Amino acid sequence: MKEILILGFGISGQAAARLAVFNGYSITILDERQPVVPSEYSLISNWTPEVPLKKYDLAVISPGISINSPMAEAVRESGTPVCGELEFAATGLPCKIVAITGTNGKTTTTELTTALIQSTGFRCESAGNIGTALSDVALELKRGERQLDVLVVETSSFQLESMEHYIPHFAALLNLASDHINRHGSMRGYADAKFRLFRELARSEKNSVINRNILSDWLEHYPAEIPATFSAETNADFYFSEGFLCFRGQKIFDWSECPLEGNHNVENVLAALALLRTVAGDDVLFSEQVHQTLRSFAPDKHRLECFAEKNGIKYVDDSKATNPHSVNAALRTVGGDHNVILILGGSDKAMDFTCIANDSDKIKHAIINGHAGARIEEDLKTALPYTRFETFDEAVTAACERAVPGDVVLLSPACASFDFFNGYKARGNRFQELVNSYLNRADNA
Ligand code: UMA
Ligand code: ADP
Repeated sequence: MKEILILGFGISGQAAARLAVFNGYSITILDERQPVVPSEYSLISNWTPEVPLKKYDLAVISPGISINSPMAEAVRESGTPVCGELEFAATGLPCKIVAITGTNGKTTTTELTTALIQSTGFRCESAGNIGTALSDVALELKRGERQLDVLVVETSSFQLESMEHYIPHFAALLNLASDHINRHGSMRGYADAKFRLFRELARSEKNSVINRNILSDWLEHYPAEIPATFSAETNADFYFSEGFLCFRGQKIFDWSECPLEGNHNVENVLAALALLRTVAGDDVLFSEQVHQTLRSFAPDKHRLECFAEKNGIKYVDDSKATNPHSVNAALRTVGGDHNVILILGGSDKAMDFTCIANDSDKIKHAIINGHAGARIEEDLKTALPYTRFETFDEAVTAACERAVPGDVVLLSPACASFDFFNGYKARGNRFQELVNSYLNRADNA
């Protein structure tokens, strides 16, 4: 029997193990957390980097584990070939794959692209970084439990880092800005991971979509056929003009009819339309079912969610903004003239926060908190008025106390949430809870 080693037994690793059983492998798990595993699996207990691993037929690495980690290094030293979970799952899939990556907008664009492709009659679902491991969908497809024409795969730099042979049929790169530098070592290392998506098939105009600005800034490093481009600001194949989303001189859709807000979302929608075209051709862009999908697309929670408005003050939860680039998008969407009380901070990913100062004309006061607080302060102290607190709860209360009519209290933290929370949803929920109880107390005072 072939033997497979699964590195990491979270969502991806568990799904990869199930798929590997179907593919006829015996399973061994290696995970620092020592999880409980099904009795038919082997678990390597108390492994340390000094303990050599035996050679397996294949090792599948979960995205949360770096290919430069001691664990991955030990696997390579054993002579075992290593493959990422996405690549393992994508091999031999009986449907087309659309891969979407970028620093921001992946989830929004993945959901919208899926809805648009569905609206044109294809059987289409989404998977990947968005939450459902690709291996789980692959298993259902291989067992014949479901049929799909297209899978839209939200793809992170963590997943791309380990890609060797995975080439999606269609691919999009939405944008590129400072994020996950602690994992990839430098901005160049992070960009290189993203560009791994654009190889061979995925590099031609028919199959790939890229933000025009990235093409100008980065693509000279990656000579290839020019992909289809999109931009909300400059000339591109898909662009924004006089309030309309357009494609090569033709109006597609009146933006005011779309529930999404902000230039960043214009770009997400243009990218989704460009991907739709790669899958279904030009004509569908102008069809009623596509327009209806754009009219009814609801943004997800914790992404510029205005959840309260009282006494002329707006309260906006953008907890999903986990890097500085998404904070710029937030400020440009909800900010006015120096009216934003901006709550910043969380766990550190060694990012460069200085770009937040590009929108200092929107910021009245920054409330900095959390583990990345000192680095944020260092990057922004000469550019913004700010106050620094240790805890999230203190920061939110201080922001509420400072706001006056006309202001926006914005949680757009520029950081991951793992200093105080187990994810961005828990952080957003806590923010809403603290604001609502502050407003209730004010009512009863
Ligand atoms: N583990 C180790 N050593 C490590 C790291 C992790 O042993 O150094 C073990 C942990 O003990 C745990 C398991 O690995 O048991 C977790 O594996 P994982 O971190 O790869 O996480 P999964 O649960 O498999 O979830 C992954 C993605 N997680 C990461 O990339 C960190 C999920 O993206 C994704 O939804 C899921 O696969 C399904 O495809 C989450 C994410 O935070 C949402 N992504 C990052 C982001 O969006 O910024 C990239
Ligand atoms: P991702 O899956 O890449 O994290 P989301 O769609 O979940 O992307 O959005 C994450 C955050 O980034 C939110 O705060 C959102 O407002 C912001 N955002 C979404 N799209 C863009 C974009 N194209 N450019 C900059 N920020 C964006």
